[in-house]
Amino acid sequence: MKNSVKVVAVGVILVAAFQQLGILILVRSEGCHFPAIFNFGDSNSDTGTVSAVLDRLPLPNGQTFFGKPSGRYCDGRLIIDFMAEKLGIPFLSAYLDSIGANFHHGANHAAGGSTIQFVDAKLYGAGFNPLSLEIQVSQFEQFKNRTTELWNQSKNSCIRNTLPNPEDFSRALYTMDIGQNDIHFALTTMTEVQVQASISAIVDLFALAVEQLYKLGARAFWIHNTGPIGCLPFFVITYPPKAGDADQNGCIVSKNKVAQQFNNQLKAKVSTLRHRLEDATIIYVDIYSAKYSLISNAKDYGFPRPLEYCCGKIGIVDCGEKEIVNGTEVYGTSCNDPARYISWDGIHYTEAANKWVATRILDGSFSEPKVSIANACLRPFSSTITDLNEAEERSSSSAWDGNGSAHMHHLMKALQPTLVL
Ligand SMILES: *[C@@H]1O[C@H](CO)[C@@H](O)[C@H](O)[C@H]1NC(C)=O
Ligand SMILES: *[C@@H]1O[C@H](CO)[C@@H](O)[C@H](O)[C@H]1NC(C)=O
Ligand SMILES: *[C@@H]1O[C@H](CO)[C@@H](O)[C@H](O)[C@H]1NC(C)=O
Ligand SMILES: CC(=O)N[C@H]1CO[C@H](CO)[C@@H](O)[C@@H]1O
Repeated sequence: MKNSVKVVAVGVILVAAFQQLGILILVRSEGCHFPAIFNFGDSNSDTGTVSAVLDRLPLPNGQTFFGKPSGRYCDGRLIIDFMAEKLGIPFLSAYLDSIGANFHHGANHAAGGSTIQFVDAKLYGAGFNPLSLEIQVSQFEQFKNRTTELWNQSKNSCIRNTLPNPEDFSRALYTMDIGQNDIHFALTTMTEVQVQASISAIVDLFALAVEQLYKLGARAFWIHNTGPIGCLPFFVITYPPKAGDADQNGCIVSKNKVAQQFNNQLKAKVSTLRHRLEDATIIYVDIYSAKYSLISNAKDYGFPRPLEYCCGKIGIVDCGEKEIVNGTEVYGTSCNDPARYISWDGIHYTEAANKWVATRILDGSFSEPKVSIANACLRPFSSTITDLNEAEERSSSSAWDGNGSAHMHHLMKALQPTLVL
């Protein structure tokens, strides 16, 4: 059976919801079979954009899994990679990478240092990336138009095998993980009152991007909120918490609060979007809680020093780079055991930590509604989250066991060596 037929089959389909009668007919099936992933975000999910556009990221980035630099700010795989593995899709090529890229199963528009908000001179000067969310979405529109034209013109399977099937755009999973840099910028340039006032406009822009993707045919969304920024070694070291502003883990409470305010507004906005875009499935994933839970229980999971990091030296030399410090050349080396660190370079997580988080979020435990990534096309025929949660619970005991094999931060060095997002 072709994917095109299967895509309508989901872990549980709510075939019909006679809400007035309170009857739900559920049909068990075998997952959404997403043929492609289109991703939007920052360095948390950049799989090669900034590396292709500017300088290639050096080793030891990539050493653990790829054995060479892979365009990821990490020693190995990112959460987006574990998502692809889980869905049985190859790792995503960066849309802007012109070498060996293959877009048959999707494209990655995420870029290290990207923000939700438009990048003006101030943000650019602070080292953020012009490839903001709006630009990523317009890249996607161009990508969709041009690959569709090329597909139509070319009957050659060699060419078609590198392009998405035009039919797949409406069946693909659209994933988003962005906002951390907006918060980073706010926290480092604004007063607390200004920071709080800035959030709602940013969340509105995020919603506009989702609506734009919807207009372009997207129907299944998997949206990550933002992590506990006050636990990043970069912040803890650069802006040590004042007395009373550290939690039991040593994270900066006031900075985490801003992330939580952003997340609360994002969650409320996603809920509004679900009502506006009725035939879309929009999953909100609480990355914050997953990451915070890892940091809080780090020792139990084999990460003895949760606020330390493995590679480079914050404020002195970035991971894999060389600097002359007081007349001596210093190299941003890696620790010997990255698997025992949560933080790779002070901002980005290690592969080990990404894997831990991915394992927890992909089964839907941290999602609203609670559906696993493989079932993220479940259509909310019945408009309440509760019904979807129940549906997922009923299906989890069924035979669907996944189809994948086992199972996304940095600033452009070229722009601002001291800010590493
Ligand atoms: C894509 O194609 C649509 C429909 O033909 C057109 O309206 C739109 O302007 C195109 N967008 C881009 C970015 O090429
Ligand atoms: C591609 O071909 C399909 C089917 O023939 C057609 O509906 C569509 O308009 C074409 N699109 C472009 C951009 O040529
Ligand atoms: C460089 O030298 C200055 C002055 O002696 C000192 O304060 C600073 O800590 C040194 N930097 C490093 C990275 O050793
Ligand atoms: C990666 C993977 O296991 N893909 C499988 C998904 O399911 C279809 C049909 O069940 C298989 O043909 C694929 O090989």
